[in-house]
Amino acid sequence: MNIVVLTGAGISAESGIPVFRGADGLWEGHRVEDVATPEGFARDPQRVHEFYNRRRAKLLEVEPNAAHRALGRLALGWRRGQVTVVTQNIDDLHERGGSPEVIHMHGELLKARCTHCGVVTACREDLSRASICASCGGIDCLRPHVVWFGEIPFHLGRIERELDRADLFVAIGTSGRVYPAAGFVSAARAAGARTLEINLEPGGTSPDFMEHRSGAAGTLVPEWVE
Ligand code: BJW
Ligand code: ZN
Repeated sequence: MNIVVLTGAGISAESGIPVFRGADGLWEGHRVEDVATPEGFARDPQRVHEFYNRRRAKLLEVEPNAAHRALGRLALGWRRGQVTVVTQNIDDLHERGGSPEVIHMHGELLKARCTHCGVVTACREDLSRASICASCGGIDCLRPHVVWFGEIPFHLGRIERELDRADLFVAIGTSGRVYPAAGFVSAARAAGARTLEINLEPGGTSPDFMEHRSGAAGTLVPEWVE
């Protein structure tokens, strides 16, 4: 049995990290084009650094919740490789919740990447325009190691292979508005997987979900795992 779990911002909401869309969402007060596109970064890198610096500082203050921990326990109950967690989130709460291997398709907030030499390094501090790359010595060349609109998400080949051999696909706390992640459910379904959605909102984000459970991830994910 191979299980692919896709998570979105909703799974970290109960840890105190705001989701993107909707009232009080992270995009409120920000234009997406300004803070989450390569063009926005080229226009005003300091604005983008400040957006991510605030989120990085917040991440260091919060803890994984019951949903992250339940997914950590799920992996323990199956053989290595049978449970694949693919997250759109850039936080490290799955890792801290005990998931042994997490595919971060939209990158990681606690890493920086050099736009000159491409080297990725750990980053728990603020980034700013005057940062220096420890690898190539370049100045003002570090950016958050995240995937903005118009950029190609990471690990897509590996994700496609996992979807192809999935027997069960579960999406947790994602609005299904951002591609290519929004298309994973149809790929899994086409490959013959059973598909389940867990989301605070009732209704379902795609007709390709065979089952929908509505409620908070912190309650429903442990129920599903146990
Ligand atoms: C709870 C809960 C609780 C709340 N319990 N639930 C096809 C059609 C049209 C457009 C495109 C297309 N293909 C590509 C595009 C363009 C674009 C795109 O999708 N645009 C759309 C807006 C239409 N996509 C891209 O540009 C992507 N790149 C790309 O496609 O490259 C081309 C290519 C691909 C493949 C092969 C070859 C070429 C890149 C997308 C990058 C997205 N980046 C961001 C920022 C990352 C860094 C950062 O964090 O700052 O990723 S945007 C943002 O959205 C972030 C998220 O990961 C992503 C998804 O958001 P998510 O997680 O779904 O959050 P919300 O807020 O939307 O929803 C939260 C949900 O939780 C809600 O449903 C709540 O109800 C629920 N919830 N509390 C359970 N307690
Ligand atoms: Zn460098």
